[in-house]
Amino acid sequence: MKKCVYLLISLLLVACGQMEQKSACKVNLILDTDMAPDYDDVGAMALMYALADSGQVNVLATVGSNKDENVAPCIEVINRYFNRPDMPVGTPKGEAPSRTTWHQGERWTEYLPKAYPHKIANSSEAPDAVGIYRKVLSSQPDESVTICTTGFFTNLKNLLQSKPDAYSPFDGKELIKKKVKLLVSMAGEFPESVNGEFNVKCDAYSAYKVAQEWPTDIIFSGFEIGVDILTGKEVAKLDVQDSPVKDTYEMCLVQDNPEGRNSWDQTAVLVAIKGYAPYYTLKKGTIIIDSISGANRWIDDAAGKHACLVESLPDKQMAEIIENYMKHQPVTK
Ligand SMILES: [Ca+2]
Repeated sequence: MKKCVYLLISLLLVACGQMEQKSACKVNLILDTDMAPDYDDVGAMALMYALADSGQVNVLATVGSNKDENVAPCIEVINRYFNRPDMPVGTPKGEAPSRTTWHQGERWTEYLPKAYPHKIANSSEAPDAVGIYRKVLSSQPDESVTICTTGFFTNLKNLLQSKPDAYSPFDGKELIKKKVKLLVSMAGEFPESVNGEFNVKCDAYSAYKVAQEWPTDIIFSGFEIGVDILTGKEVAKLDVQDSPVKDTYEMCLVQDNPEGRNSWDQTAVLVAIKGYAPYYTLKKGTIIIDSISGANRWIDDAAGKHACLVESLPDKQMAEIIENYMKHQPVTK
């Protein structure tokens, strides 16, 4: 009998330990995304909410980094689809990249706000992304927040330059240093990009400033990491109704490649939430960004504050892992 009691107590302690570990490991995430022209951001948000619904991440806010009026409504449509109607959505208020045209015919960013409910009429109505960053960061425990960018560095540059306000007595750099644990960015190409990778060159100055001044470690998922991971084919054929994720992939894959779309953004979100292993290893160093062209190069340095991902698993295996998360369906809260 005594043995049984000891066994029961031991099992309970192990279970509690695992629960504590799970909750302690849960990532607090802010996603900074550009809705369009590419739609891997939609796949990345589906992956993020798959991991949120399985208790692996607390999504704190979703902000847009490009200027198009459909950005905020599109983000909200996806948040609502995954039963997060009150998730904060912000947009840049000053200068920001506005490239959203790409596909011929109807654009997915025009279709989603027409087809699905949303409260924010357009991006101009959404609050300033920097205000959202400052409000959310100041309310979180120290060194607890992971930021993941799958778009431009515009908001992060603005956050770095922000002044003390009603939310926090700290300026942007101090607030980031105090509250942010890690930045994971889909950006750059390694070991170098001569012409500038899209997320860097669209706002090269902001990318340059963040690379120079960001006070925490940064992990870069470069162009080469997601380019051969093709996903979305199964999402486009899902037997579900009224899914903005399915609709987007169904609309766009026909024009791009019916075999799937490159999965740049999903790799960054996956690493931000689950960590880089076993999918990748890290190469430490320093990224050097040209503030005008957005070209980048890399200097290996074991003591560097930057790291870039190096592939560990075959692209096909990564595609399977990512597509499975992208197929996630909303759960009722
Ligand atoms: Ca993107």
